[in-house]
Amino acid sequence: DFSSIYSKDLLPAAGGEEMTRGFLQELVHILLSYISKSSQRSSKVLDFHHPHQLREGLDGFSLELPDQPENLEQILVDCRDTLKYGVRTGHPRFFNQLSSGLDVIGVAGEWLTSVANTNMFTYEVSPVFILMEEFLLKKMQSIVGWSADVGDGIFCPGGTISNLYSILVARYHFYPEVKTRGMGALPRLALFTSEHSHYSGKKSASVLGIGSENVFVVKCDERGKMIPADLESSIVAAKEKGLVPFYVNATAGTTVYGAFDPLNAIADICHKHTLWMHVDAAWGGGLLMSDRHRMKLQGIERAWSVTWNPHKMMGVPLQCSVILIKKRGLLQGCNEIGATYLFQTDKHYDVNYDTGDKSIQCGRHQDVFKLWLMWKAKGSQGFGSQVNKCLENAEYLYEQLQRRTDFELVFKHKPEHSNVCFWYLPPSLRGLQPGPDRDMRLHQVAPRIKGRMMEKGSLLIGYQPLGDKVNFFRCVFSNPATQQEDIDFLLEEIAQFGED
Ligand code: ABU
Repeated sequence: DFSSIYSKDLLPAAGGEEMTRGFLQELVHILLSYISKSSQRSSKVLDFHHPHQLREGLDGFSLELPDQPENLEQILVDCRDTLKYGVRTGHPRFFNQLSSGLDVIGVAGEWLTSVANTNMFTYEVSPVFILMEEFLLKKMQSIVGWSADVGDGIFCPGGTISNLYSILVARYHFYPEVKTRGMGALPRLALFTSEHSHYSGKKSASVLGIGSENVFVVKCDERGKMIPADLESSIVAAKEKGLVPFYVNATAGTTVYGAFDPLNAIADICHKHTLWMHVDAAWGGGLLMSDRHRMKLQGIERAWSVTWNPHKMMGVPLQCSVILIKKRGLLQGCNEIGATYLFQTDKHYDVNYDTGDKSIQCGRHQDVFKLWLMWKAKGSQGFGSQVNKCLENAEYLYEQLQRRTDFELVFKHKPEHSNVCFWYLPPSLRGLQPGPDRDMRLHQVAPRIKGRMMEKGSLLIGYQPLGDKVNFFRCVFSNPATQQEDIDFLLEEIAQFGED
């Protein structure tokens, strides 16, 4: 019973050890029960409530912040309720996002970093984590295909920031004066990315003062892969308009279709026009761990920078994202400010290990540790098997969809990644001719099914429109807990939710 115990009674309070142990053990019970329920198919993926219901408070769960401390019994109830009203992204029937799963070693890693509560900016306060980062970056560079003695990189908060780094560093590589003189000293720059690429390209161009209008969107084929000839003609057209192309983003695993751009053809064009080639492998990078699938990223070794998010396909708890840069020294040169209160040059150890000035952040979390720990626990082969399993699930779903007449695939090709895109056709739409009327009605199907799905809470899958395609479902597999029975369940549930 913790009803008369408060946070002030816990360590470091004198004599607080027993209460601290009791409190943490109780918390472990709560987490263990959550982890165990998350893997049970009989439990719900979510217990949906509208924002106004959560804001107003539910069954004693209140978001209001008190002036007086609450006792630890209430704090434990708050922990339980926070999980109760959240979404079980580790549930085998959570198909909604590229990041999912609940890896126990990853959780252990996350706990440990909170206990260590240190900062990645200097070796002085993070000796072990800084060296782990060096080892992991080298390992990932060698998997990409770069030699271990070139290359650099940094862990950062998500794929968007990793992609932003790539543009920042590319611009500095061609125009180092931008660091001090700003964009006014530069010509009008142009960068290129495909119509299926992630929106972070435009966002970064806007944040970096390049301007989202100077991001040229290259056409894709029907499978969602960038068309190299269109890239080349876009580059030529931008030059003719007086812009200066400097950067091309190729995607290895697009967000919706899971498509892989033709990296070698894109690398040839970048070489010909002296452009920086970046590969956004935030989603597809995990496939490099699989002997069966890594050839889908052939040509990635020719990139100058690579984004790779272990928190997606490798199942590392959020967040865990890496930017790799082929040329050593660029990150430091680009971002270094040399604050002397932190990065003193006369320390008694090798200050090259004070890596914090390579970052655009100051404070930085030790995201590296959970990946390092999981890698130790699984080995490279364990990650490879995990990836293979997710792609087998995608293939199974694809085969089931091909067989059924109440579903239609968005594109006919076999999945390259674990994304499978499809429409559900309610009985009233099955005989309709393709055209605007059918499209208009089909567009409303996925959101309606999703609403019913969220109310019931038995599974979760995403939908979106894309280009000229009306709303369709995108199923993605990154959770090793998902089995074929969950895929059968997914199709049956959608068919039931979708009955007219
Ligand atoms: N940053 C891309 C993640 C999007 C998704 O999970 O669907």
